[in-house]
Amino acid sequence: EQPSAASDQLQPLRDLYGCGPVEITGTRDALYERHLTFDHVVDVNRATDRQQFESAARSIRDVLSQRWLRTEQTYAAVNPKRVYYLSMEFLLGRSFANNVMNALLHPAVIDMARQKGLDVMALTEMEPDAGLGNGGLGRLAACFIESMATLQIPGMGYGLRYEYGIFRQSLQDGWQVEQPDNWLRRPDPWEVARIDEAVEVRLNCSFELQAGALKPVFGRPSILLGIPFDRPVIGYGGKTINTLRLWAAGTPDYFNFQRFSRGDFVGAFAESLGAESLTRVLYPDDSTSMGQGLRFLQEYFLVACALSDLIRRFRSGNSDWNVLPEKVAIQLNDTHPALAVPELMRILVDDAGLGWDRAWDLTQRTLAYTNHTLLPEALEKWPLAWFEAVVPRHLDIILEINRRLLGVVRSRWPVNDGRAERISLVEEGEHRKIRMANLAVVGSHSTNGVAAIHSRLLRSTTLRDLAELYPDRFNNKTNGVTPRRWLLTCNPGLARVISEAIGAGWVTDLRQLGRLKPLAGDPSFLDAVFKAKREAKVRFANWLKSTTGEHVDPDTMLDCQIKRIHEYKRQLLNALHIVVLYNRLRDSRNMEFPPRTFIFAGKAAPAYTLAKLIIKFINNLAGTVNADPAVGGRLKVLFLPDYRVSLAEYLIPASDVSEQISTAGYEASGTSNMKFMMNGALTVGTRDGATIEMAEEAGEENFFLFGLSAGEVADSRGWYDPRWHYAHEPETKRALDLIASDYFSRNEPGAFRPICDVLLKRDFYMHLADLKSYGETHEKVGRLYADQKGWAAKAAINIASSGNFSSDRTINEYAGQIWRVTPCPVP
Ligand code: B1H
Repeated sequence: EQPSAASDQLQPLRDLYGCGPVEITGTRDALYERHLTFDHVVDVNRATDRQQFESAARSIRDVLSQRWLRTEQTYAAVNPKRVYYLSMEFLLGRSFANNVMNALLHPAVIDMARQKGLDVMALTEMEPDAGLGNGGLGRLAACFIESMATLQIPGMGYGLRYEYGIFRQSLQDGWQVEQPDNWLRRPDPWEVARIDEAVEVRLNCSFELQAGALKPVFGRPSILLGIPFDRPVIGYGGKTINTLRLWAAGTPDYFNFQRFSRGDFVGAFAESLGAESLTRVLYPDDSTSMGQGLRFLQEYFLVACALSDLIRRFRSGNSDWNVLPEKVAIQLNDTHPALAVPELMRILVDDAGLGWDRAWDLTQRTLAYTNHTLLPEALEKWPLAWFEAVVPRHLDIILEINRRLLGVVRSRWPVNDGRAERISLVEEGEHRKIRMANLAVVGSHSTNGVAAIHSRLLRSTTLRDLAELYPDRFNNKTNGVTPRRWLLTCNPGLARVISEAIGAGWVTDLRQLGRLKPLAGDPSFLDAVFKAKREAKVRFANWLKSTTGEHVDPDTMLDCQIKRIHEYKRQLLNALHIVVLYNRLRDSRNMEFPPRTFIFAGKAAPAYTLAKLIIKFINNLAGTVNADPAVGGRLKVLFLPDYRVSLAEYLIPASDVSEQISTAGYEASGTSNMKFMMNGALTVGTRDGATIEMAEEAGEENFFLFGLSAGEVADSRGWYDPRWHYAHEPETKRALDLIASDYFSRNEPGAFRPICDVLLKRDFYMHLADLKSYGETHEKVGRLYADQKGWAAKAAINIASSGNFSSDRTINEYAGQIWRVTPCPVP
């Protein structure tokens, strides 16, 4: 704020040019004009919305810079134990509103906007979402680093700076079309490039561009550069500002001078272009591993950069390798960074010169692993040949770990019952593979699932043999979400109502929402909750209208299923039920029926053909239903394109009903379920993931649970036959027949045949088994919705019961039980 010491160094220049010191007015709001003038060289009154956004964001960052520096200086001085969260995904979304809110600059920004005639809403809309993730796993990482900063935990996120995030989704004729997400086209105002802190990554391969595609050339060693880009992670209250460090790939020599001199002007850049392609794009798969070679390299690149960086930091404060586990905790977000196990062993054995046993003990005590799914297709297994070709030393280490592991297993269970083969890090066969989940469990001291049922199933099914070998390693950490983004910032109306009732302590202590419970019988409180919901619905409807032209009536019940499109999440169950409702409405025009708007949103992995067909089906269903006069406006179906964090921030506060209808046993946790609950939606859900724990908190009488339990799903696999339901449930039959008759695909005959086949022939995810009870549950929903008071009371109880699902609670559990770290306040 004041002319700094640095500016005094400019005195000789000033004397030379005969000019006085640059005028610095010393007030914060002049920062904004200075960025417009000096970064953009534009007349303050003629700046575009984007220039205004960039300048406002940069001024916010300026205000935070010293605090950000002070945080790192404090950690360097105090030398506390630090946490490193390694994740291939950080689904940040936008940062402006949250940074302003967490830094408590909200009043200043509103004030400034008023003075300068700025439209803050328009300005925030200029920020692209940082879509560096696919779904829940990536968004969880973003919530976690925010909670760590809020709890003043010395935590750092490590990820990749993808030039292209999750693809943008548009719809053509109801089909998903993917477009590249060039989110860095314009400079990102939050990031700071730290070229000086670049690290080297050694690979036993180099890169060439052949016909435009990146080809690794094995056996030709090369050195890549990892260039860190830092983003501030602001804890609520602005006291602690931690860092999210994202790595971009580069080459030390940015072009090959020899080739250039020989006249090969394009070829001279091939290697650097190839290397830079490593962090070009996020893989768009959620809950499956596509097994791409480039993805394998990305994973190793993240691990190598992160470990090199954190070990350098550790070494600058500690001389004894033995204190590593007392100073460093590394959390692996799924197996994607599981190469950290052999990489840390390599550093300790080869670079530090420790013996194997010492290194192994330190490695295990430093690392911890979080599992996010039981789906077999998501468990990563990489060809052993790739290790051999790219990171041969790591393969040696893995095989040595495995040799010792199998020795232990065989001596403990001498009778060969296949156990050793199942535990082995190597899957045998024609093409041998490394099992990354086994590697992560064996090489760490903690393996956790993300909700109680998931952690239980992990121990008893997917990782059973390993859980028997290491029973103490397995634990549960039920997910949570940050209430700063998912209530305070995205739903200001409801946040105010809550704070007026119980004070603002809930923002950092969400359990305090429990104090709202007695108010669920207070008509004036319920009225305020109702009005806040209505306000959020209008806000959403206006936003939707202005961004897509789509119309939503805020006086209808908003029923939302927003998540990745996947068979196990059962968007088809929701769609089938809509067909059932449609049939009923066509039958009787005078039926009691509160008008409903069903909203779907979500992306399908580009290679997941059936998921893409489900999107098409929902859109055709919408086209037919919305246009049918027999429906008389009582039923509307919408598929909103390009589901993303910023869309969720508008939609979730406006929702009345949250659909959490996965086949029981398949959704590890879910996290949007918690966001809906906090924002006063009622849940229609199966007994799956964290939804189970939510219902326990709220009481089942305030929840709409239905369908088979995970145990029933597993038990009925042997005899389940979807055709029984088709034969015995008239509404089920009628719905399926209507789809099969091409009623929703008049111009595309047979288009939905694969859907009918999936549902009638095998129905692995048991849609038909649950359709009837789903429909009955929705009838209860409809009846309650007609009773405005009764509905508001249940909504209030849900809000009041959501206190357990803050990521602060989750992070406190990780900190206390896995990481053993304590807060390190910044003075
Ligand atoms: C979750 C993934 C995932 N589980 C592979 N697994 C990926 C797997 O790019 N890949 O290869 C990407 C993502 N994501 C989700 O994690 C679960 O399905 C949710 O139930 C859970 O809430 C979330 C956070 O724990």
